[in-house]
Amino acid sequence: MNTIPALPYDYPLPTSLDHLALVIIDMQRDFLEPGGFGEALGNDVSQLQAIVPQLETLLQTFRELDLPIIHTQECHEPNLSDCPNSKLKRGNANLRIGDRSAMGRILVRGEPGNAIIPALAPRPHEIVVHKPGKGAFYNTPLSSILQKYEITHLLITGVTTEVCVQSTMREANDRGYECLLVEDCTASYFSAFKAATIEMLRAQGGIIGWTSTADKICQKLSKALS
Ligand code: TIU
Repeated sequence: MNTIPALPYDYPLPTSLDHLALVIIDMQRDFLEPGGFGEALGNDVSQLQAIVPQLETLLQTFRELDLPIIHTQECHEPNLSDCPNSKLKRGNANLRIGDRSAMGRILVRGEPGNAIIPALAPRPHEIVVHKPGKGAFYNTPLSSILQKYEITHLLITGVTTEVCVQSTMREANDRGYECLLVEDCTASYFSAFKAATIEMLRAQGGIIGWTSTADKICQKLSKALS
């Protein structure tokens, strides 16, 4: 069987790589650049930039092999009708969801700060899922998209590791998807939370899934199709 070196053991690839998707969670200016939602919550946003080069390489490999790519964006409608009051109020921040920042209204669909960073901008045929929650399945078409394209295996990347990335991986695992978290393509504002998330997801024999790194994945995928 074709596998990717991973922990807690090698990750079995699907028989056809068309069933494997790269999922890039919320690589948005709102989380990675000053003035957005991440900074409004009191975080140092600069550390999230560190994963961009590896993620670009992984994205490029998927593009070269013409494999499925799914980007997500955490965002809300301009009238905030899809934002629960609890989320709106949480954080005690000076700037809240919907407020005007230097990058437009915070976490609102279509605003400059809500865009995916230019280095990872989706191409026209790539799937973009707008999500109002932390997990990418809640109140989104993601389940039907995965079923439509017969995707069974997900390589999960993006920010932040312990919030939207972990929520999405848990949601996907419960729905039967074989999930692998790409360790050097995910970042947190808190390094201890990233480390803990990696440990807990792959504990107990891969209770939620696997973890590996971009170089191991790219090497294997390039070979698998050569
Ligand atoms: N605050 C935080 O760490 N993350 C979020 O609010 N959203 C995502 O993780 N995308």
